[in-house]
Amino acid sequence: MAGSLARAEQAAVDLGLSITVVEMPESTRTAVEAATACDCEVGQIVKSLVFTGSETGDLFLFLVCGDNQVDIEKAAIAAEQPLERADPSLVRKKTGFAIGGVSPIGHKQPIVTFADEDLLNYQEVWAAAGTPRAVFAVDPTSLIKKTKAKTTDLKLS
Ligand code: 5CA
Repeated sequence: MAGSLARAEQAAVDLGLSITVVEMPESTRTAVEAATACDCEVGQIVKSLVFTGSETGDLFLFLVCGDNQVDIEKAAIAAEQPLERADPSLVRKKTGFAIGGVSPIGHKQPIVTFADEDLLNYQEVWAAAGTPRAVFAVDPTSLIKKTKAKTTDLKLS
């Protein structure tokens, strides 16, 4: 797991993204746990969710506010193809991160990324840094810019 954290940190350096990684004593595996550990709103936690094209196997990353659920129809419109949730073994293989610690940056291969527009409601958000206890704080505008994420409405209403 230490390698995963180092990969996320190195990616931030490579991208010129200013982040502060914090290793928490407690789990940050879920958005609610991470919000408790970070003493922030659940909406300020960035969920990094991997989907695959149902017909193509293409990989997509969705960066979503911790208090929003992804509307898979909206996600499919953004990706321009039908999607399904990637299974945990595929997520690990393709990103190098295990579920619960998937970082928005530092994947083993580039991933087309979309961002929930609601992330921009906050000045600071927290995302996983490669392990289920490591997080980093970042300005959402910078995160979206550096991940080349397309910002859109992804929320299930
Ligand atoms: N470290 C936290 C906060 S940054 C984190 O990684 N949250 S997360 O939301 O990005 O990752 C947990 C998410 O993984 C859950 O919201 C859930 O959607 C997804 N997940 C959990 N179990 C599975 C599973 N078996 N298959 C696919 N996705 C899963």
